[in-house]
Amino acid sequence: EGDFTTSSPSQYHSYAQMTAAVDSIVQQYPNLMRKRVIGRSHQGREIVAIKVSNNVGVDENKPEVLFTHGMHAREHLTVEQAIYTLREFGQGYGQDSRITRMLNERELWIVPSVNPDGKVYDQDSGSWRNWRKNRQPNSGTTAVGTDINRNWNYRWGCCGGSSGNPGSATYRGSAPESATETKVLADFVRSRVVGGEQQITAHIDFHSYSELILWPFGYTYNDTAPGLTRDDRDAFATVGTRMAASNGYRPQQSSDLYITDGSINDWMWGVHGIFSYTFEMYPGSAYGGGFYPPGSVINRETARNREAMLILMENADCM
Ligand code: ING
Ligand code: ZN
Repeated sequence: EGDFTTSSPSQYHSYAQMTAAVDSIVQQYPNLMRKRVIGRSHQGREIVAIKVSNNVGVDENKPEVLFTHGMHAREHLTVEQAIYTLREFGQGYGQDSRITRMLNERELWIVPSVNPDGKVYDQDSGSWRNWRKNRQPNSGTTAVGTDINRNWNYRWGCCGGSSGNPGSATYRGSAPESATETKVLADFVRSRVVGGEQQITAHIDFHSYSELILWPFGYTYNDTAPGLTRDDRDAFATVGTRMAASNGYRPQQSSDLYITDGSINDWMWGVHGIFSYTFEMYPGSAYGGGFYPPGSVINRETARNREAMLILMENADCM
C-alpha cells in the first residue's frame, strides 16, 4: 500500500463522466432525486446539489443533511463517494428499511463536486498534477488558485494553517469567500435558513487522505471555545466516535491533526450551528498515504462509509 501516484486518471470518473453518471442516476429515480444548479465555478462549470428525499419537489420541514465532495481537486476518491451514495440510496429506497426511513424523514443534499475546475485541471491532461486549490487567478502574480478550505468566513486567517501567499497550496484568498466556489456553497447553505432557522443540522465534507473523522474547531487546540461548549464538544465526539467505529477511521478534533483557520467545518459550526465533520478517506497515512489510490479500491472504500453516513443522518434530528 502507499505510493499510488502511478494510478491512471482514467480509473476515476472525469468531471464530464461524473456529470453524466449523476444525471443518469437522478433520471432513474425522479420521485426521489432532483438536481439543482447552485452556481458556477470560476471557469463557469456547473456546481450542482442533488436533493434526495421522498416528496422531493416539496420543501418539507425535516432535518436536512449535507454531504460535500471534491473541494480539493486531487481528492478524486471523494467524488466517487458521492456517486456511490446516490446509487446506494437510490437502490436502497423501498428495499432497505434504514435508507427508506432516512429518506422519508430527512432531506439530503449531495454536492458531488465543489471544485470542478480543479478536478478537470488535475485529471484531464492525462497524468495527475497533484493540484489542491481552485483555478482562480490572483492579482499581481501568475500564481493560480485559492484553497477553498481556508477561505471561509469564520476567524479567517486568524490563527495559522493557512497562507497569505498566492503561490501556497493553502492560500486563504484575498478575503473570506473570495473563491467563487466558496461563495456558491456558502450562499447555498445560507439559502437553507428558513424562518430564521438553519434547516441543515449535519454535514460531512469528504476529503482524502488519512482515514480520519474530524470536527471543529480547527483554529484552536482548545476543545471548548466561544460557541463551542463542553456539551457541544461531547456531542461531536460521541457521534464522531460512533461513526468511526463503523468505518475504522480515527475520530478527533481537527486541530489534533494540525491547526487550520478558515475551514468549512469551523464556519458551518461557528456561524450556522451545523454539526459539521470532515471525513479523510482512504488510505491511512500509516502506509505513506496518497491521493491517487488505484481504481480497484473505489467500490470498497466508498461502501465503507455507508454506515457512518446513516449514523449521521439518524442523529440529525437531535443535533
Ligand atoms: N485535509 C484537510 C485540510 O483542509 C482539515 C484537513 C479539514 C483540517 C477540516 C481542518 C478542518 O487540510 C485535506 N486532506 O485536505
Ligand atoms: Zn482535502
